[in-house]
Amino acid sequence: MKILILNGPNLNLLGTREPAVYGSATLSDVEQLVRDRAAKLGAEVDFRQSNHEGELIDWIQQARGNFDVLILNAGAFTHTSVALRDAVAGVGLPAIEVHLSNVHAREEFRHKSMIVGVCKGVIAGFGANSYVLALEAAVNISEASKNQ
Ligand code: CA2
Repeated sequence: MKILILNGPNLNLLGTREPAVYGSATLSDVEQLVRDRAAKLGAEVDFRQSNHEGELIDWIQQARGNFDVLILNAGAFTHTSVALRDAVAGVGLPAIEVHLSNVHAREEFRHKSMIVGVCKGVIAGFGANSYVLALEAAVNISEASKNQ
């Protein structure tokens, strides 16, 4: 089972600023946490970050046939990008939206996601553990689809 985890703009800065909002773990720490859990679940993980919308779209398009599930923290693009939504809708893979922070407890502009409507679901507010929860959901989705 292969899971693609994509991280959007500014998430490379994780752990360096705003620890009250995003926690003190770096993106590498998050990746390690996910890899440890993935090893126990027998899942293969590809973990990437880009500050560029087009690069994220390219990676989503290329995921078809190469991955079973997509996990996406599109960062601020979550709230703005019709293009990312179209890419997720078009790739034909189950997708899970993930956020470190509880976007619904923050500014109003973060309450709206362009992407969640084309995802299986969303996990938000559990810090780095949001990614582990999303990974577990991804493994469940993938196993359920194989048993059909
Ligand atoms: O909570 C999340 O995971 C977000 O996707 C993070 C985005 C934000 O725009 C979304 O509304 C919610 C921001 C990522 C930027 O992360 C930084 C981390 C440290 C320092 C600066 C930015």
